[in-house]
Amino acid sequence: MKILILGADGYLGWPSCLYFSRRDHEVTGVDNYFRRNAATELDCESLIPAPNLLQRANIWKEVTGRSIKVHIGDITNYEFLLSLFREYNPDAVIHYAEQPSAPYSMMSRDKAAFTVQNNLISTLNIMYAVKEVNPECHIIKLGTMGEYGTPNIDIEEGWLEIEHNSRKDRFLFPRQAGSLYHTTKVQDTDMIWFYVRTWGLGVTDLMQGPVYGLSTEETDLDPRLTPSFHYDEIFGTVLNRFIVQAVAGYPLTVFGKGNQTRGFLNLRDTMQCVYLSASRPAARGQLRVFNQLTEQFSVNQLAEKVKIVGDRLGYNVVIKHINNPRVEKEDHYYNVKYTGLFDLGLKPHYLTDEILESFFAVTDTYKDLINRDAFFRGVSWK
Ligand code: USQ
Repeated sequence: MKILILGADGYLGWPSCLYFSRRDHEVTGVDNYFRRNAATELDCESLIPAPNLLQRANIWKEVTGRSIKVHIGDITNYEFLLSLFREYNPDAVIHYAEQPSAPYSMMSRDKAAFTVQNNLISTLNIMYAVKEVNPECHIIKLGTMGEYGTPNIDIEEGWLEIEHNSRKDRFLFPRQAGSLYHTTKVQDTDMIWFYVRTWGLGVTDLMQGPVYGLSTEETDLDPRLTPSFHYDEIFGTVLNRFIVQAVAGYPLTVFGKGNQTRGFLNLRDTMQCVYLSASRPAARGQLRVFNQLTEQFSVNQLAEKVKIVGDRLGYNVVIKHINNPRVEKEDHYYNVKYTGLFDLGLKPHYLTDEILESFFAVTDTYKDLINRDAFFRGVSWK
């Protein structure tokens, strides 16, 4: 398969390049280094300094003999994106190239505007490029579980059948996002669904929960292949932050009551989910939605797990509840359906004590690089 990976320098994008390349697919990775530059601007660099994308591709070649083509550029520039589609005519495109941080989108008007512009125009451009060059190209779009919010009913896998005045129809499951970033994902979904209905494109929308972990089988081949890994308040996800906080002897920052519940998955399982989706594409005219998670936890449950394993390893972990800088429900019902990817063959890596222990062990090797100032910036939703 010829595969175009947009956002190839990121936490998910880079390991995805390796995952597909190792399975004999022709991979082209594209990135504009937004996250690298934003992390420098905000002084919240990745824990592990990552070589740039061109250097990483060279390291991959040196380690495995396999090639990954790399382009540095901005896909909100339509001419640039179109030239890539014309050059490679991919069978599938994976769209990770969005501003991915909820706190970043809430920092200022300018960062909010950037998030809207980047996320919506990049998605729009992909729709147009696929239609113009090859409408058979399967679009795999990273959505987010945060599109659904925390409704007081079960969360179905993308769609909901509604009976109203004794008539029935099937609609996208109601969305009510909790940040501007998550709202742009809702808008993406609406736009994609419009073009699927109108142009008959084939799209898989992956509604992913927060991801944790810092390695995959491929990145384990050489430490220089490790993905970017953020633990700061802007770009770090909750469990990654808790592990680094525990290693640094910094109290785990539980926001508010900590009963907020989300669906989580291991970085290794994101690779499987994306690969399974690409291997069994959506049909033309289909918007296929998968809820991409393997387990549900509350923030308190995650903090407890990190404390139990961390204490056993001698870290003396302290849990601290701090005023929640976000506007979100802290006590709510949460029950998500997520069978689609399991039906395709997903073999989950659940959050066991062994997984946590190995996560602690790798993180500890980078202990001296932890920037404690990055843990809390107090980005407020209000
Ligand atoms: N939280 C804490 N303490 C922290 C950080 C987070 O209690 O130090 C809480 C948050 O308040 C929230 C939950 O943990 O209730 C998850 O927060 P998060 O920062 O791990 O995740 P979020 O901001 O929702 O975004 C992340 C990714 C985003 C992805 C999303 C999936 O950055 O790209 O779309 O996870 S989901 O959360 O399901 O929408």
